[in-house]
Amino acid sequence: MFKTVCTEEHRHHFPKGELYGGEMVRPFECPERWDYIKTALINSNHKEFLEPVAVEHKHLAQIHSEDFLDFLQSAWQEWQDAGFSGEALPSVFPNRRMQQRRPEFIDGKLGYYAMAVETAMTAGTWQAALSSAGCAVGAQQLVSSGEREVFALCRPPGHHAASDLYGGYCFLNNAALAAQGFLNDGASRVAILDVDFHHGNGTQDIFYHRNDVLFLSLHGDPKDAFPHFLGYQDETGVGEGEGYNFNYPMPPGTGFAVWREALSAACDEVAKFSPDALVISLGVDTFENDPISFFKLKSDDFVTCGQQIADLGIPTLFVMEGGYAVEEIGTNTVNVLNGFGDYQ
Ligand code: Q9C
Ligand code: ZN
Repeated sequence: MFKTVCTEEHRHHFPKGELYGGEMVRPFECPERWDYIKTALINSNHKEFLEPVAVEHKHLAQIHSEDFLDFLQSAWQEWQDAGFSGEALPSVFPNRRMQQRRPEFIDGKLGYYAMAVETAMTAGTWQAALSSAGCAVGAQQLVSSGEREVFALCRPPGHHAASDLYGGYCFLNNAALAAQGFLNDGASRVAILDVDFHHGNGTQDIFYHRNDVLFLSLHGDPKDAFPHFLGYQDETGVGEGEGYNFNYPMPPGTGFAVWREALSAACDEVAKFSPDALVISLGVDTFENDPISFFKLKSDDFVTCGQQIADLGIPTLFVMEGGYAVEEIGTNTVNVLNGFGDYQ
């Protein structure tokens, strides 16, 4: 049975709007995602649920900049103080040939820290993001104490958040905080394998210069898919981190046969690295019916995916990322866990 770390606090983050296709729509990243996953866990007999831990500020500051953490905590208050009545969205950006200087006014700050505009902040966003990080770190601590496998049912997700960037539904990088937690608790090397449909730009960026955390990502080719400006195959790391970053971009329509080859190649690199712990950034937006993605995985394929990860034989933390086919998200997520644990 999988232990799951999760909390009702995720409900504090539920913006009414997402900017999509030139319209404000109901956000794809919504609280029911969590409900469907929790129900599927119970129905599949994974019934042990644990509360998150409080992540220490110094741990957050190992991954995120102090000014970014200050910004996330005060953004909603500053947005209200400015007299705006809608949800907090950025509208102007430090683009090419402009100053990369942090402005004072909240409109400027939002653009300074945003990597995309779909993600609104509301009154409870910071509380939810912090509790989501606490799920990942709490689950990491269980694995560090000897559990073979734990699931962090994080919401909001984290892999698009960099040290000082939010967006793509992400605020704090849950997987990165967990990887750093493993190192803090005595691991020498940690691998993060990101199987979400989207490139884990935030996680890549955080560890790009480091050789103690191997990062690998399978995703829609950035020339066709969000986040569009990172995730190419030739991004291999820099300095000490050279050779510790692997991207596997794939084209529209990619099905399980091709995706699985990339997973095998990534798993070979993980095995070569021989980490003390493995973090899976688990998005199931690779599913054929996902409304915003273009891979064609079927529900049964997720079982095989879990089995292939289990074959590595490394203590593993699964951290929830994306997946927007809400009614199937529970089945698809639990299929990965069941494949991993041979709990079918
Ligand atoms: N046309 C995660 O899965 N919008 N974030 C994409 C597609 C942003 C996804 C628009 C998607 C963010 C954690
Ligand atoms: Zn995604």
